[in-house]
Amino acid sequence: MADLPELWNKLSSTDSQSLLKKHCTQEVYDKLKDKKTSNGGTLADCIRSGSQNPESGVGVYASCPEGYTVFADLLNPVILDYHKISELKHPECDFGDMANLGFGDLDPSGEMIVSTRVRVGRSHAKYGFPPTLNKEQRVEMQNITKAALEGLTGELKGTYYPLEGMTKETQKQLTDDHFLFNDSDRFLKAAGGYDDWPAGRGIFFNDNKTFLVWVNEEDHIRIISMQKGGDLSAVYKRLVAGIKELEKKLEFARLPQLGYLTFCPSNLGTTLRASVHIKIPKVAAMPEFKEICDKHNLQARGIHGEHTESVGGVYDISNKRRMGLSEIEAIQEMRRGVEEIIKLEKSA
Ligand code: ADP
Ligand code: DAR
Repeated sequence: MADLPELWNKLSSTDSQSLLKKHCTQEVYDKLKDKKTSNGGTLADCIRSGSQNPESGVGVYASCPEGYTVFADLLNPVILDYHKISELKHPECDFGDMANLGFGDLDPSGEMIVSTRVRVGRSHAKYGFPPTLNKEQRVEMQNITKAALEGLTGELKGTYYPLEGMTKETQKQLTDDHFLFNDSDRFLKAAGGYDDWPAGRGIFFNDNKTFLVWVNEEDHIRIISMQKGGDLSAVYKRLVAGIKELEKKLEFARLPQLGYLTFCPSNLGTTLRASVHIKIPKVAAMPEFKEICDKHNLQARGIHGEHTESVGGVYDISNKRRMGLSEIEAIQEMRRGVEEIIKLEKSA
């Protein structure tokens, strides 16, 4: 709690467009400042990143799963605002009918979509989030996840590579190839996401790197399916198969009203982000590019991850909403938005 007054003074005195700034009013601050979760989570743990980084978009993280209850007076309005929902309600998990998805390859000609990726986040039911974790717990979670991954077969079969002992060259190559995460996100760093780095961190992937699992990056687990080109159907089906195999062995944190729990409230619910790296130099140059994305509930990112720049007119376009809709609804929302952007680029 020591640094909370400093964090509050900094947040109060700096201009920011973050959801933290918008919703952490004096009244909310006064109500929550002395609260603590059974994991030792504090309001400072929740607001540290956004207070220290005024340029944050969201700015707030949950100290631990219980933080979504203890600090609900701050987190709930942030959740409703980010996911554009009017009540804290999330549907049962519904991946849709794999035999009848209603979409396939979004760019059969291969002219525009460089690659397609769909990911979800999962949290082990009995562990905290970065600010309330210690090194032993991070390593315990790594071992639990690794054991589950080693049981995967067929196309999903692969190998787990701990970051501890991985050469810098290998890390750089995997990161440059968009497969691996690094410790360069200043927002996540401020939130405690890299504490004890690189202990407990690692990556699993199958032989052709189309099915990957990140361990203890921002979330306890990120389950990822990706491949070159625009075949969203193949990528999604592989992801769902991987999720279903892993949920046979692991217990994931989930609340009826919030869906699957994640460190950042922007990832709650389905936790699903479906993205294409797509060449859209004309649409991206339009003054109304942001408006087009907002209209379709899309988010544009650079190609090396959040808070990075596009390169050569290639953007990471993905669904923005993850909660208050089902998995199949989220991926259909992305699919419709990407199809609209492709139409606009071709007609520009
Ligand atoms: P997330 O929150 O889904 O992990 P980030 O924006 O942090 O997404 O990106 C994580 C990594 O995934 C980055 O290296 C990024 O380049 C890569 N990535 C995201 N979408 C795609 C895609 N469609 N094709 C290839 N790589 C991608
Ligand atoms: N960087 C923080 C988090 C935004 C959502 N992205 C996550 N969780 N990776 C921000 O407030 O901008």
